[in-house]
Amino acid sequence: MAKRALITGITGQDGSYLAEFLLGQGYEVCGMVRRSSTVNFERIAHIQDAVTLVAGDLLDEVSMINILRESRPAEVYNLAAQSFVQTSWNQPVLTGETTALGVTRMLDAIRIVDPEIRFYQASSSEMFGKVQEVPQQESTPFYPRSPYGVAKVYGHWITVNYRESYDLHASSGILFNHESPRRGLEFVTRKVTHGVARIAAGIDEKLALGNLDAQRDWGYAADYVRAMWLMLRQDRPDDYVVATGETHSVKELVELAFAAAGLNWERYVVIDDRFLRPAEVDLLVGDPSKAESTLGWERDVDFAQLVAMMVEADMALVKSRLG
Ligand code: NAP
Ligand code: G4F
Repeated sequence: MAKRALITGITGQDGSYLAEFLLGQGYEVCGMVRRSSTVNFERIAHIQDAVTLVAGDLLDEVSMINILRESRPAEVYNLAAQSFVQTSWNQPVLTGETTALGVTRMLDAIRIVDPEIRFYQASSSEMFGKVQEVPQQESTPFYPRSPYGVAKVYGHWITVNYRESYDLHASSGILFNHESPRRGLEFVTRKVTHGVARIAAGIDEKLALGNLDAQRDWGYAADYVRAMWLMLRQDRPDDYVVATGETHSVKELVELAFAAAGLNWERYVVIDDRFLRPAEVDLLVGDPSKAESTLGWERDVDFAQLVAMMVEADMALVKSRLG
């Protein structure tokens, strides 16, 4: 019989890649989607007939208990969250309810319905925030710099706590930034590659950005979802850093993306204070050696390939909308 997995956040970037990957592994895939007045299944439109969508919300524990009772998954991947750092200063309580307490609600639902379920928690390099060592690894102390980062620290530790308190197979993937042509338009990589495509098409004249000096360890989302699955293949649950081990500044991203379209970024980029953050995470670079040695995980796509892929996809998208 096919193994069944439940993905929360299936309509998001990672959820869509994970669903594709698990279908390829022969899984039956259930995706939890929250009610909205308009359908937003764009990222999973191509696999919608192959997955089962079930209604629920991380804010509502009963909905998750019912989903687990009805779907009986062997694995739960908790990818749903309020995931945009900037928004977390404007909506700190909602971010806490979803990104922090939502994890407890799901863990509790698992404990109540079927403690044999294997659980993956989408933790984040934002937990390292004001970094205490370089590169960051599993043992690096956390120092979050945003309500989002604080919420993720809670989600991480409640996962560890339920593992230790109730012997759940609950693992936490501390994933560094990962991007793709399906990345939300508000995140800097996609904002830049989509902006480049609009400028190249003559639609926009300028691209307004915030801090160009911030450095991130950027990888490809489709590579990173494999690591999530590998974590649940291990006999023992654990925490793993998933990263490329390289860091690049926003300025490097901008230079590369504009150059890919044959443009000089300095003619188009303007700095707008609205995109600066009350507290910044200046430098992230992860050490993925534990994931590589224990899980046998490795990435296929590097930073330059990622930026080229995203610019190409956005050029095609913008062109198709014009035509
Ligand atoms: P994303 O594209 O923003 O997707 C977030 C998903 O969460 C969407 O499907 C969204 O549904 C869902 N969601 C939000 N609030 C919900 C709620 N109350 N109940 C149920 N679903 C809800 O995020 P992503 O980039 O795929 O990231 C996936 C996870 O990994 C997130 O937890 C994120 O914080 C974490 N993470 C991401 C990165 C990264 O670089 N991408 C790095 C580390 C960790 P709607 O479509 O209805 O909005
Ligand atoms: O693309 P970002 O918004 O991603 P950020 O804040 O690093 O968070 C992402 O990665 C985390 C993993 O570390 C995830 F947990 C989280 O869910 C999310 O996926 O910003 C990246 C950097 C920041 O330093 C920001 O200040 O880019 C800088 N930046 C400069 N100008 C900008 C802009 N960011 C955005 N979004 N928009 C700008 O105009």
